[in-house]
Amino acid sequence: MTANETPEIIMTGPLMAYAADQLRARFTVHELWNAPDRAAMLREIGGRVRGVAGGGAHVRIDGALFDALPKLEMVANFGVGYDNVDAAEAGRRGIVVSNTPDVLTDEVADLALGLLLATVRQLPQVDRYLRAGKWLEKPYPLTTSLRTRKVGIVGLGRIGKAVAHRLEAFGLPIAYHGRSRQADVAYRYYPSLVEMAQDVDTLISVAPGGAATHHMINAEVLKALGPNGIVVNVGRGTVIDERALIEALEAKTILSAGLDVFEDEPRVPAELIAMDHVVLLPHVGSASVHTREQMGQLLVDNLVSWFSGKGPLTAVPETPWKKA
Ligand code: NAP
Ligand code: 8YV
Repeated sequence: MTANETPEIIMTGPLMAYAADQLRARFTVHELWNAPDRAAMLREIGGRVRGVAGGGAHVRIDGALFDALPKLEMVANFGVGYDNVDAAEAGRRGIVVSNTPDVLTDEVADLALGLLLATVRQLPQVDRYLRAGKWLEKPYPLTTSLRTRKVGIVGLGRIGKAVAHRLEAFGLPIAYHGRSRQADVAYRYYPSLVEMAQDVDTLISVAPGGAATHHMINAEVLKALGPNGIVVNVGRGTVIDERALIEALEAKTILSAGLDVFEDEPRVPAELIAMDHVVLLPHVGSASVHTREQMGQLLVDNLVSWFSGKGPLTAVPETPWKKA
């Protein structure tokens, strides 16, 4: 990249300064989400744009955007999950998509265990109890326990395995559901999610979003989980049928839920907010300075590598990269 060949890219949503400043130093950056008239911005600069730095739900990165960017070569997504990007369509058009795997795995797995413990032992509720001065009146009621639980992981990928590793240290039996059995793990595999839900009492979902997983955890699965059932979701909100979950929680046909992700973020259903027997987090799985900087760096490194002619570092499977 020489000064007079500086590639032009767009940012579809705000990125932390750590990453945005590096992008501005290396590329001509257009802030699409900040434009008063996005269509006008795309008409003006779209023909020159070769890269997209994407993230969050601000602008969906799909065929409509690709139409406006005829010279687009690469989309670098901020996040390992890329259900905000139509990667299959990108692949058809020869556009490479990268994501940010591995650098956030341990952080999200830590959060999943924290959320599980918070849900089982009611930690936010206990904290609220003390602050309200109720301990002066009587001790907090006894809670359910992690000790007797059997856990089923939905989506035993990078993060799912890191969650399982932590659960092993907690001494809990582990099963998993995914599209296929994994040869390198000893946990029990269930091809049927309903059958796994029947045999466990705790579901932890770390599955990606998108059409293939939409509402996988539905009323039938929740019924199978039963009245002692706890659902933890750190994957994507769309994996759970949120209406069915609310109904199950209201009817107490499951015990509780710990949710870091929701179907229509940042909007969370009023019914969930009103419930005292759930723990709700605003999608903070990877949200530490340390890990977000690592994600930002990987996004920057992907774009720099691409525009230096070295290909992407972490291309998604829909757009595999083979050097010509
Ligand atoms: P990964 O390594 O690709 O793992 C995803 C797992 O999901 C795979 O084991 C896959 O197993 C399973 N899966 C995929 N499609 C499925 C389907 N249709 N039915 C059942 N299982 C399916 O990804 P990762 O790095 O672990 O990340 C997982 C997800 O976590 C991301 O996609 C993202 O949505 C979410 N995430 C959330 C946060 C947060 O802040 N809460 C942070 C990071 C990531 P099979 O191939 O065997 O089906
Ligand atoms: C981010 C995530 O919060 O990596 C993912 O898939 O969900 C989180 O790490 C998100 O991508 C930021 O928009």
